[in-house]
Amino acid sequence: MDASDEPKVGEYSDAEIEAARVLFARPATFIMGCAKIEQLPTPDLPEIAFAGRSNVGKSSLINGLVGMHKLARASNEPGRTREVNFFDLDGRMRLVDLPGYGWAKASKTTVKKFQDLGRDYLRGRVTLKRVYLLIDSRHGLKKVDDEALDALDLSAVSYQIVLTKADKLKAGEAAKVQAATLKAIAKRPAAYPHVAVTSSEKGLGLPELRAEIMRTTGVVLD
Ligand SMILES: Nc1nc2c(ncn2[C@@H]2O[C@H](COP(=O)(O)OP(=O)(O)OP(=O)(O)O)[C@@H](O)[C@H]2O)c(=O)[nH]1
Ligand SMILES: [Mg+2]
Repeated sequence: MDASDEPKVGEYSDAEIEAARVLFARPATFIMGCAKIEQLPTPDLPEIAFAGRSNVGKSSLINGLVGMHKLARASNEPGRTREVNFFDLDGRMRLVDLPGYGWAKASKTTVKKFQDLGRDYLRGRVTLKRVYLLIDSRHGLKKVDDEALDALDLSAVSYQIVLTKADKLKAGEAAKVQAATLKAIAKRPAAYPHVAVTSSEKGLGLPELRAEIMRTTGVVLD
């Protein structure tokens, strides 16, 4: 293989997009929600986790990726996901929905409990291939997001930023936020140097994100 055959960051061949479409159309099921770190499933499959502020669209993105409306519970009420929820995709990988951070209205002890759980999961999971850190494309990176990125850099977990709800932006604005976000994370050691732009509602960016997840996990079709 010469250098021109190497996969390029943020670019996917038609074959990769098609293979990812087929994989994500296969059965996806809810495995379990864990409220305690001792309850996590045996780490025997590659995992991809979705993190970010409450209400940013983590559960909706999982639903969008697998093409099911109600696999993960999404809602307009911040703090919907309070456990670490595991979903199986075709017995080949797991998608992990994390509780959101930055949710001001909950009691401090409640927030701390489920955020500690998310952090413990992120730190210690040997099968975790990448974290997708979701950012609302209308708001960009906030202070709480920077804190989350600091924590990920410290624990040396590979992560990629995904901008969500791009359907709410005017044409051309998404590219600007994408460029600004990429610049802001340029010096972060564990950040993957590509920012994905998505809309779970419109399906925007989902074929590419599926292909990226397939590359990252190393899952192949048989
Ligand atoms: N317009 C638009 N709305 C979206 C999109 N994705 C999610 N939403 C809405 O945003 C709200 C929050 O979505 P969730 O997927 O529940 O967010 P979450 O990050 O899982 O939230 P928590 O579980 O509370 O941390 C819901 O009302 C969704 O319908 C999108 O791509 N476009
Ligand atoms: Mg959720």
